[in-house]
Amino acid sequence: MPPPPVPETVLALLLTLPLLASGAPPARDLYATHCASCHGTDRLGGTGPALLPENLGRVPRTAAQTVIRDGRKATQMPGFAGVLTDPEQASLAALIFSPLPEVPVWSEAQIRASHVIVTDPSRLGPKPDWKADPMNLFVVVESGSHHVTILDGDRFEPLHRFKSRFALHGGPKFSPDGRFVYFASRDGWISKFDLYSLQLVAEVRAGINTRNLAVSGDGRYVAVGNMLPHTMVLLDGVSLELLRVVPIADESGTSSRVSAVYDAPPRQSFILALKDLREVWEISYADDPPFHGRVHDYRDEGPPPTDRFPVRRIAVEDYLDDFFFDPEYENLIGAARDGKNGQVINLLVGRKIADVELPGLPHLASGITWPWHGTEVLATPNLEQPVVTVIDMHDWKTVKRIETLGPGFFMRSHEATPYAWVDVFSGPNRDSIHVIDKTSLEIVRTLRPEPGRTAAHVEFTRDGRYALLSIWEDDGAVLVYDAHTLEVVKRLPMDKPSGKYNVWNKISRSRGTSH
Ligand code: DHE
Repeated sequence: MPPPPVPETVLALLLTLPLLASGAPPARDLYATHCASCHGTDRLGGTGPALLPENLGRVPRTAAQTVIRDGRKATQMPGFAGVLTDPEQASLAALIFSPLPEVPVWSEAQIRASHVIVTDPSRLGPKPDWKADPMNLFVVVESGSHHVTILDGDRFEPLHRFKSRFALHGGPKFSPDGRFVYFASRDGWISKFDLYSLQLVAEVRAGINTRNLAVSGDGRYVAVGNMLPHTMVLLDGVSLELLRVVPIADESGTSSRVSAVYDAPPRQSFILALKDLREVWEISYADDPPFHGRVHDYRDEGPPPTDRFPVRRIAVEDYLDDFFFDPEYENLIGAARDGKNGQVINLLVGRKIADVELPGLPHLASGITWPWHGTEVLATPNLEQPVVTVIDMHDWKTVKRIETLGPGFFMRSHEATPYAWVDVFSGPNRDSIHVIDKTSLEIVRTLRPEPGRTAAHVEFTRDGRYALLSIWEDDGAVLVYDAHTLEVVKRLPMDKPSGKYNVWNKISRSRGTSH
């Protein structure tokens, strides 16, 4: 008979013993010195993810120690080789796998208590308080000092700048008319901002550690995907009031973090990829849902589950860490962080219909599509490999692998430009941006806007004439490029502008940008 497993707390203690014998500081002190500023003093997450057994489901302990030693690709996690000894790294790995004395909860009551209406939505005026094209505004997230700038996309002048919640992450999402913008912070705060009166409307804390948010195509609902607790939270799109907490778990009670939630407007549903269950979930918000389904509810509070927001669960072959839709929202293309290939899941038949050649770590959230020689192609950068993969969306075959100067994070184009732009986010060439011809699929120009400084994340103006690019540094800038001549026409100093989002391109779901 195999020996019974050693409890995690005992294991953590055993691994700490050599450390104590060597006179090195205990893991808790090491954690406070090296980890707490990003992962939170309580390990519940900050700019980095929560570090709890509940959130490390797919990470083996040896892999955790490797990450501590070498860092993690495509994240802000640095390596601690040379800073921490091997036993110190091992004791930290043991610490993060040891459970907290109390499992953190974020109950419906806590969500409700956090809700605040800052400006009564019924008292908002009908017109903007400023003169500019409301469809050509940019929302720029400045992650250096946690601010947001609202930029006039014709004159390239800031209209307003305000302090945001700490560590916004993911693309802000717009109401269908483009008037309101919704932000999610990594620590679970959802904020709704009125672009007409330039003020906050409402806020609510939907989770402890949040992945991202989606706004329904009719603007009635906001869906928040959480990493901790394992839930999706449905909010009212007008007031951000809590409507429903959907626990993410299968029949056996195995729960999962949400990898990402996106809206699929033609289907009137939210689609979720999950990190710890091999399933894709579709949650309908249609008044007359086309399917019925309830989820196992392991909570001991809240109303009994009803069919108002039915859940359809689709089994998939591998976990999905992120995904991307075709323009018709019939297929989703997803990949696992450690997977060999991507999968195409057809939402009509509810199963995988093809594999796609996407090794490494494709950044599908940043995928874009365009028409090409009578077909439609999708292109995605890769967080691990120096390549942009171009795939034919009719037969799902790779059309081309475009070699780049390093792994890229963000890719963008616009219907009115012949070019697609992709950054080189990591490595020695992270100051470079490639401009790819969408017909020949060749790199036609490599820009080095400010040598030695990270250049990343492009977004086009409404008409596609200008491309705005970030100098991703604390004393960074947004550079405005003429998208035809590829010359800089304006430089706007900003504080690590991590992303910028054009109202029209987002609400019209331009094929050249993320949704
Ligand atoms: Fe992101 C979007 C996941 C690390 C900046 N990132 C997204 C989205 C997902 C995602 C699923 C799409 C959400 C949406 O828009 O609704 N990001 C992840 C990770 O899993 C990863 C690799 C690890 C993590 O720590 O969560 C990760 N992301 C980062 C960073 O380290 C970045 C560079 C800096 C930061 O701000 O944390 C970063 N992610 C971004 C940005 C977007 C984003 C700027 C929005 C892109 C867009 O243009 O739509």
